[in-house]
Amino acid sequence: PKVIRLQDYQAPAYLIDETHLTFELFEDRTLVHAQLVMRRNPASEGAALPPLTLHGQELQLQALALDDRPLGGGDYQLSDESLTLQPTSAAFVIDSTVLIHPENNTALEGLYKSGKMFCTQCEAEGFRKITYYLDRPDVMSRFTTTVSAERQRYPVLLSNGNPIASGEEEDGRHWVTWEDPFRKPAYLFALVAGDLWALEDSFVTASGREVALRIYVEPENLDKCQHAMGSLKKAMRWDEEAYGREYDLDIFMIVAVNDFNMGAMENKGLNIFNSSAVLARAETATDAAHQRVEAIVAHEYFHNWSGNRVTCRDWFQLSLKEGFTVLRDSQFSADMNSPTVKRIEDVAYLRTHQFAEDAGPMAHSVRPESYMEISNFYTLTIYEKGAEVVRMIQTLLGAEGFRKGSDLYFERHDGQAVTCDDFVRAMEDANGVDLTQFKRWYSQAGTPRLQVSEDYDASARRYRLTFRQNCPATPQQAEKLPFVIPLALGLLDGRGRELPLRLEGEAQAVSGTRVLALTEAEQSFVFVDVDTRPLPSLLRGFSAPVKLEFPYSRDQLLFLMQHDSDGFNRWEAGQQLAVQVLQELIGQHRAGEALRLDPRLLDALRAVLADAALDPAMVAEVLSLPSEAYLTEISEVADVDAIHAAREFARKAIAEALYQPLWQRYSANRELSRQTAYVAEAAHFARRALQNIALSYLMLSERAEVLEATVEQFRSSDNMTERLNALAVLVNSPFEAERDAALADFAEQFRDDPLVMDQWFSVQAGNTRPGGLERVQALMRHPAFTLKNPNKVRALIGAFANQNLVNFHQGDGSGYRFLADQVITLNALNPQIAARLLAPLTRWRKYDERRQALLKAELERILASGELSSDVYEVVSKSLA
Ligand code: B3K
Ligand code: ZN
Repeated sequence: PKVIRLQDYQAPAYLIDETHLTFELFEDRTLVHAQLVMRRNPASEGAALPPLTLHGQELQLQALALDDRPLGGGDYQLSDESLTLQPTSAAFVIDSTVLIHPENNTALEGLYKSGKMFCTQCEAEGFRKITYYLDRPDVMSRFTTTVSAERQRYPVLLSNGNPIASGEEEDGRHWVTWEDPFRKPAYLFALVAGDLWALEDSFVTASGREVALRIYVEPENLDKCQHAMGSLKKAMRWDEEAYGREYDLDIFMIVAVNDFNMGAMENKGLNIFNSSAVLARAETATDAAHQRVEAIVAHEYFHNWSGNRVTCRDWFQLSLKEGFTVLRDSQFSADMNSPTVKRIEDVAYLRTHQFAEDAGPMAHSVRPESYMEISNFYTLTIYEKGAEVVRMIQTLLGAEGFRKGSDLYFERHDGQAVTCDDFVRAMEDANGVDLTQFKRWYSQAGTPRLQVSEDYDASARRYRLTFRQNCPATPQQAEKLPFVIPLALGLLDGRGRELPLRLEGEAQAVSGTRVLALTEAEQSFVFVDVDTRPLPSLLRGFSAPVKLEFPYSRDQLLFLMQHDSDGFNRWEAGQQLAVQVLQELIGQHRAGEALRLDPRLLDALRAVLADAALDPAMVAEVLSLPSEAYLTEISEVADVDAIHAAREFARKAIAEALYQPLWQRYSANRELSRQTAYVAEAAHFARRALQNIALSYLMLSERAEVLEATVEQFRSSDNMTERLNALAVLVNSPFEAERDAALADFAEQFRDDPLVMDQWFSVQAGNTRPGGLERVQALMRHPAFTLKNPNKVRALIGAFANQNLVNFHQGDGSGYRFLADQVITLNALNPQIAARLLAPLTRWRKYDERRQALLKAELERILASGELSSDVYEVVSKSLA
């Protein structure tokens, strides 16, 4: 595969003003007629008309005409990826007819069938599998689309925009024409045909326009759409209030499909969703699933402005829309639920997974310089780190300044395809600031380390903080220049009160948190009038995506856990304490010593459990020990077995020492659950989170009363959150009879609900007891499992490789061999899923030499396995480089 580079970007030589499409859908083929009204790009150079090269893949060309003149074989050139012809005037019309086979499309890109329905996924480069086109985001066109299909099987025919005509044909077929008044790139095109039912509602925008809202699903799922509809309406209102953004069409549609490579897609006016990101009701979806639906519905909706009205010039700018939109959806979720808990979840996710990506062979900057396959760049770096970068701009400019910047960005660039530089320029211009150095966050990859040291001079009442930043080398980037790091901090006195902050040379002190902008490799700040030695609370709210290093003692961390005014940092102090304690246990395990848990961790958790005033969601977060994946990420060389043993030892010790308070909080909340009907709201999520984590600790005691309570919760709760937690607790317990009975019961009850069966697979894939690989292999033969459905692949194979580390990394390499086999099979079926699935193999540098060799051998085996997709080839070859 070829390498595509940002520096080679050239504006398109031709533009497409209008795109008129007609689809004739049949069971064994689809015909696509495209009429493209084109003209030369006035911005392109040179006197002579350049040749026109249209993208096209896997298309069978049936007919081609230029300005109504049929073209023959000598008039154009075809390759596997393109069609080239010579225009004879600066404005012209191209008509083409191609034959495609959506019924055989297992890659789920372009037009394909999911079960009985037709649907599309065009981002990033799927439209070229539908028709010959300039399939690049800076070519924006007005689309009309006619879909014709058999009426009986496909009563509903959808595309972007508004329906403008429909009619009947002979032989029981019918057609509908849609018109989208907004110019858009081809990646936002969508088509759906199927036997679908809709949940309907409406929304009145701030300026008083009524918008029809429809969520289309297969009939059996109509009772699972209310939560998504409620979320959509909240998101529409929120975007008006928080960003001044109003919806622009008369109709907004969401369609749920079962076979989908990712969460959802923001096609203009016709979002297509993985059913797992739409369907949710108490009986079948957990609290986490409800929150995910709310977040993804909002995310795709927010793209209507950050993505669709203002789109990307080229795919190197992907984070322009994704980073900004992730930030927007996280702000929305924070407002709908608990801001502190949302921040904790986001940071834990970023530090575990994005930091690992930044430290691995696929590390890339938020605006990458090159790629082989763009599908591989829908990454945690583009999305989550991209969101952190925009969040830092907000921290530096303040909420108001940021809003001025976003208003200017939308106003200035509405209807355009732009770059990350354009976004930053709008922020600069609206605020009169210079963000030149800040932009290194877009171009430099890797996670900066920030080392902090302190110096207190009691007699001079001066307190100095010194910051040293450096960023490790990443592929193609050996040296990095200093970043602008917004560092939010406070200083606490001996009683935990915030000290007023006055920097040397300042006239007045500021109380509470303040933000320092670090810009140098090494830099000091001196606070004056400091009467007692303070304890610093650093990087409040995780104000920058860096690895902070400050030599806190365990007692200081305990103090911060109790007194820090910043909720995020209180949690963070607890995590750091737990990390220190766990690392000590890991060391003891490696040295063959008896494990001894620092009792201070128990005291801290006991205090948190006893704190009735604390949000139960926060109690649950503090009780959650750093994951094995996070402990792996922060290790130089990760000892999988020692990490697992240490963490399990700590969990069991906590369960024993805190049995009484855990039991008390468990039973009180279980009682509440019994008495109240399920509600999908923050306070209830919080209560159930505490109830569930308490139960998973309690079971480690293996006491009969806990087993009884778990079985009771499994059998009689009215919602999936409690039921699935009870199932997971049983699955990881030594009580085999109860576990087998529960698994069988569950499968029997939910065998017709694929999303619930996904959870059944996941729970078993995550079972860390010995024999994990054999269990997963057996489950692959279960009738509900298929490699053709991405949700199933993720639920079983993905969960095993990413969440069951001790089984996946089994010393004989059998887990690696298994994963490589699946990647090789999937490479032919669905390259995007194959490339994602292989990520755990690429992290070989983290492990001991023996495992390194085993992991590399599997990567080599994949490389030698035959014809590789560009997706898999890029990831494997870069991992071995
Ligand atoms: N923009 C899509 C992602 C498309 C992925 C293509 N491989 C969903 C989203 O981020 O909202
Ligand atoms: Zn997105």
